[in-house]
Amino acid sequence: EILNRDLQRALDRREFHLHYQPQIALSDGRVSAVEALLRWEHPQLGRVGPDEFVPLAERNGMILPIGVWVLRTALAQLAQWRAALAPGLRLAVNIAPEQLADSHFPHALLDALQRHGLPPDAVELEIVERALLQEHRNSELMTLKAYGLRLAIDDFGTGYSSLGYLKRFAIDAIKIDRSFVAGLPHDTHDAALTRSILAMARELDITVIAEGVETRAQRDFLQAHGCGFAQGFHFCRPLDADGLERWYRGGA
Ligand code: G
Ligand code: G
Ligand code: MN
Ligand code: NA
Repeated sequence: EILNRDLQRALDRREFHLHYQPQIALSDGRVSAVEALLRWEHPQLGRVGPDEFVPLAERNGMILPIGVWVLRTALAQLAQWRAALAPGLRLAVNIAPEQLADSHFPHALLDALQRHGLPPDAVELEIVERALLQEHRNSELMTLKAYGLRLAIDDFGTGYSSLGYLKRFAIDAIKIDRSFVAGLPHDTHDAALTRSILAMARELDITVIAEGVETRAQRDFLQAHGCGFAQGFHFCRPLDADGLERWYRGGA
């Protein structure tokens, strides 16, 4: 069982790590961005996945300092990669709803961008739908959007969809949830949903990233229906920074 206390100590004891998973442009196969994914190496339990500890960290408030650590670490890594590996590379980073309610969050983010000389549009904030439906979180998001940060809706279609927010926040990208990608190309329901999302996004000039792409057939379906970007085991698993760099040099 994971204890609040363990989570509080984990930051000080440097038990958190980031993995990175590339997002691929389907038109030419180039790496457009990497998504930072949090990992915890627990001293007794071994590797604990974010699905297990992020909800706890959201309840006990630890998600705020952990989120700042994620931003600082990932932006430092991005700056290094843009200098040495891929000048136009972007970073996608998961932001919990609680972070958006924190008035210090925009400052911490803009500060980290400035420290590394990164332009705001080098970073795409991945937020889930429920984070957009709570009024008190809106002003921080509007502030960041005004500075030029990109906003993506994560797990699109699985939350409390309210298409009004696509316009209200001038959303840049939506990520088709991997539960819809899983049934492609044969499941008629998943195929219809995916085509509909792609058609809507095209009309609204919103970028689409498909997640959880595991097969060539899924990739071909997505490409044939105009999906711009994809992410998943078919291209690359989440890797630590060294692994991602080796993969990039070898495969890009
Ligand atoms: O990659 P993985 O299966 O471990 O991710 C599981 C879930 O944890 C995903 O929904 C992802 O959005 C979330 N997650 C991963 N990294 C972070 C992070 O740094 N912050 C937050 N808030 N959530 C994260
Ligand atoms: O919710 P979010 O999109 O942030 O979740 C990312 C999660 O998806 C991570 O846990 C990551 O490890 C996982 N993931 C990445 N690629 C694939 C894939 O191709 N298949 C499956 N099943 N999971 C994937
Ligand atoms: Mn995500
Ligand atoms: Na997702």
